[in-house]
Amino acid sequence: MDLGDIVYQKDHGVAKITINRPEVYNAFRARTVDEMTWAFRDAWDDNRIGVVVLTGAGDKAFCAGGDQKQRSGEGYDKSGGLGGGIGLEVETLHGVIRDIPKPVIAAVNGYAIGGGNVLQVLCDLSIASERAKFGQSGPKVGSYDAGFGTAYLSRIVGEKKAREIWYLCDQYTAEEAKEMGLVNKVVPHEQLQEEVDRWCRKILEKSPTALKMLKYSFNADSATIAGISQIAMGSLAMFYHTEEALEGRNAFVEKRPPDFSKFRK
Ligand code: S0N
Repeated sequence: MDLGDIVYQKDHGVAKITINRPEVYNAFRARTVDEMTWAFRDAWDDNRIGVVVLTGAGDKAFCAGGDQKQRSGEGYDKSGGLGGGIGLEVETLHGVIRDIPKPVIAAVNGYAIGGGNVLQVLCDLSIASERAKFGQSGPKVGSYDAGFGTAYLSRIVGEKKAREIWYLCDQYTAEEAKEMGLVNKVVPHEQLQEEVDRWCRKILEKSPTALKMLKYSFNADSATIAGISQIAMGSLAMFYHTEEALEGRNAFVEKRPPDFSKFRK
């Protein structure tokens, strides 16, 4: 595949996927999602690879979610395909992160916001730079990811905290994220890569079959969430056509606060 939105590297058993759109804080568009999915499948298929690392280019952001500048009343920028209504095949991407029979580590180097936070939530393990910031912003920009983004998040941080994260759209520091169980470890920014390498080496020493079966068993317990995701993405496709959803998207692009007051009915 011709890669433009990500950098994909393989080295000593580790596949590293770097979202490479730093000018938009590594927000993803349809092409970015397709390239990430392709890379995860390649790593899945390559017997030399035992662990996958997902990170973002630059030192500002891991990923700021869906690219709002590529979003319209028709959804994101891909028509047709498995993305169906919303124009982004995020469900497919979420599926490969969960299903690849190898541990996936998120190296959270900066903002993990919206769909970007959902990506790090879905990774098996997350190591964060002390500069990282976490949060959901869907209700601010007229959007939501109400499958793994809500139900699975609740399993990780608890129902009350998950509701707070989505309803308030606040941002949380790396230390706060660690406290609520959203990430495994926080390290000084310059030590992020070194720490991730250390965790990769430890994983690579372990039995791949044992790791695979453990991952499948963890997944089995939350497998029904995929159904919630399908319903949520289906409804999101319809929601994106509304004035209310567009108010959120337009406010972000126009750099003004959204006014949702007239939609409270
Ligand atoms: C990350 C934030 C907090 C950083 O703020 P800061 O430091 O003030 O920088 P900015 O000036 O705002 O940003 C720097 C440049 O990057 C651009 N940019 C940032 N994020 C995006 C983005 N998501 N799309 C497009 N461009 C982005 C800025 O525009 C700016 O560029 P210039 O200077 O040229 O204008 C802050 O940037 C922020 O809040 N970003 C938006 C985050 C966001 O709302 N993401 C989408 C969130 N959506 C959801 O939570 C809902 C649903 C969901 O998860 C989902 C489900 C399915 C499919 C897609 C999504 C999805 O994520 O949308």
